[in-house]
Amino acid sequence: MELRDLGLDQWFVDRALEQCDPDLSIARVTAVERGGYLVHGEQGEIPAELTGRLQFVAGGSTDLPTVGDWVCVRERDGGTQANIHAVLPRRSSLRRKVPGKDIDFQLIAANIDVAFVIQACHFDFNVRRLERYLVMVREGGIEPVVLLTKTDLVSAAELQDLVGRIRDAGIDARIITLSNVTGAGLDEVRELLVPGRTYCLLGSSGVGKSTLINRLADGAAPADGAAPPDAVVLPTQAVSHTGEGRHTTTRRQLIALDGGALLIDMPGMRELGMIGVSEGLEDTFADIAELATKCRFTDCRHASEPGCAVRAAVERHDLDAGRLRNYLKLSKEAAFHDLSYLERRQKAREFGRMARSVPKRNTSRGR
Ligand SMILES: Nc1nc2c(ncn2[C@@H]2O[C@H](COP(=O)(O)OP(=O)(O)OP(=O)(O)O)[C@@H](O)[C@H]2O)c(=O)[nH]1
Ligand SMILES: [Mg+2]
Ligand SMILES: [Zn+2]
Repeated sequence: MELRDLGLDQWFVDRALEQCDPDLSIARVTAVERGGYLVHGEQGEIPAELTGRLQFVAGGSTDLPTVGDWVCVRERDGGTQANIHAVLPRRSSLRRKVPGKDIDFQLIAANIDVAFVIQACHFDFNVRRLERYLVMVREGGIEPVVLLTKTDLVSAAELQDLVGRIRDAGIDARIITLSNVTGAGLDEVRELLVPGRTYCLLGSSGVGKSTLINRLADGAAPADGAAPPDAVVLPTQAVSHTGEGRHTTTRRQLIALDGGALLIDMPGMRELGMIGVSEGLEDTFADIAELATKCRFTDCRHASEPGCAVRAAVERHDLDAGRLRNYLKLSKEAAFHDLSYLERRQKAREFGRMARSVPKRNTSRGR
């Protein structure tokens, strides 16, 4: 496979000429897993690691390679391994802003042309979450396309209602509805795929991202479901009876389809720490979230603020006090959970300091 088939164009070649030693070669990062990279160069796909210097000069995590990046490498061990010396500038990137910070970003993928933002009609559908994905995609300079999967599990009327709710929210991105089971809508996705362009699949665990790539990869799958011998087969796994995914995909991986398009499979976004726990909470306590929209203050914590619609509902016995307590407790935990690793570490440190400054007395237990 030539680098051109992996999406290389003159712009990246020029950047490499500017920034890299002439004896280095260009490769694309095709997989990122904790602790390691795979890069695809002229010779094929090989494991790679960062040079100490690249690790040292990297100012933050966004300076380090991510899946989709073009990098300058030197092969070693007879071409079975590579060292990544430099990351070329990115034409687009998917980044998650670390909550509460202005400049801290977590990089998810780079050099993406189109992002498929995927939700399943069944269980997973949530317009608010869809909006968050779309904001992230657009901020990254990437064109979004919304895919609604598992249409085989809902009626035509229900499907129409879901699409209507997306439009009602003012979302004007293209929407494709599809079923990996019946194959409906897959041709519409295929028509969007252009050779040499890079697409990524974003969405919760279990919505069918890997299944879709498998379907697109093997074209006409035999009826018994057995894939042709050399087709891409990404592992997929049934969702639980509540529709919860199993976090089957654990690494970000770029796959070249026979037709020439490049697809990046992703773990469910919660795996990536992208979608906070609080969202799930809002889904579970939709009644409270709905009431909260009527509180006088947008940041009402439903404690003692005036004009609190949630507490008013409890007083009217429209809302169970225990349910509210549970919600408040869980949201406190979720707020902590949603913090970035760094923020959490800082909080833990502050807590440690506080704990140390409190005089120890009578801490013995179990006596
Ligand atoms: N009924 C139905 N089931 C589907 C469809 N697409 C995928 N599934 C099933 O949904 C389950 C989850 O699919 P995956 O492809 O593993 O989901 P994923 O988005 O890759 O999940 P993670 O890798 O965990 O992020 C599998 O059992 C699939 O067979 C669909 O269109 N209709
Ligand atoms: Mg998957
Ligand atoms: Zn309130």
